[in-house]
Amino acid sequence: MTHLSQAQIAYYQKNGFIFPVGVFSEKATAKLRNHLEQAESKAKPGMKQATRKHLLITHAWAWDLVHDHRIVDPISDVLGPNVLLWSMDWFIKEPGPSFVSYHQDATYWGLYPHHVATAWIALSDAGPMTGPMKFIPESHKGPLYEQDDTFEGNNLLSRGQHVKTEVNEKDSILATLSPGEMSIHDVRTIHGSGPNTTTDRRIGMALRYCATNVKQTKTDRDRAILVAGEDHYQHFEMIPRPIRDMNDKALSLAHCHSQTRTKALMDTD
Ligand SMILES: O=C(O)CCC(=O)C(=O)O
Repeated sequence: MTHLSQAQIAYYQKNGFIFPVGVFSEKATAKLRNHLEQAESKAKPGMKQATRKHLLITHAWAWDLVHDHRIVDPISDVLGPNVLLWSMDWFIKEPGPSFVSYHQDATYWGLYPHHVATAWIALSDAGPMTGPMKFIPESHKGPLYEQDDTFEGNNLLSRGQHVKTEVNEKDSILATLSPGEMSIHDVRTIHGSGPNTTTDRRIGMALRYCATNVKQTKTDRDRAILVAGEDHYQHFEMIPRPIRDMNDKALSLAHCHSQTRTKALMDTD
């Protein structure tokens, strides 16, 4: 059974997030982590982040993964039957002081309407000491706040975005996950995370999904992958499955895609 229960769907709608949702076995999770770390080890100096970001364009395993029904079924439960994958982001917190400030994704992605949700999948332990995500319940029903760009050194967000409202830490829910489990959060939910005080890296694969009626408002040219149902709107250009890992065509598409996104959105993190 890969779908959410009615109670889980109701919890998500009320609170703006749900966890834990079991997705992968220990073995399957270890295999995925290995895929990622192999790609990282082959990346040219200074290119690790870009390599990770483009895996779904350059590597068939990543393109296939975003279609996996164990992820897509629960996502369809909250977004409806016609679903696109918009982005694959990685939140890798090495042991140390890195953190993620409280923010709302909807503020800067340009996607509208906000029928958008993130499947955040733990490829390592995301227990209480690793700096798991923290969600503010029901914040998805409130306003979309302006954000301050702080450019703090240890902030994993590209511009150190902080939501411009008082967030009471006591209201936050710590979304601890075991390897292979995921949380799902709404694009308007306020969330962040603290430092990783363990000795292993905390690896979060953040898959951003949206309903097919969603449009990119910041540029006419954006890309996605249809992962469920039908796309009657065709607001996005489709990313093809790479014929061979790291083939020239895929690499050139990854380069072009990166330029479009950077220009239109600055950075999506
Ligand atoms: O992994 C984290 O700690 C934060 C993730 C996040 O901000 C996101 O997935 O939108």
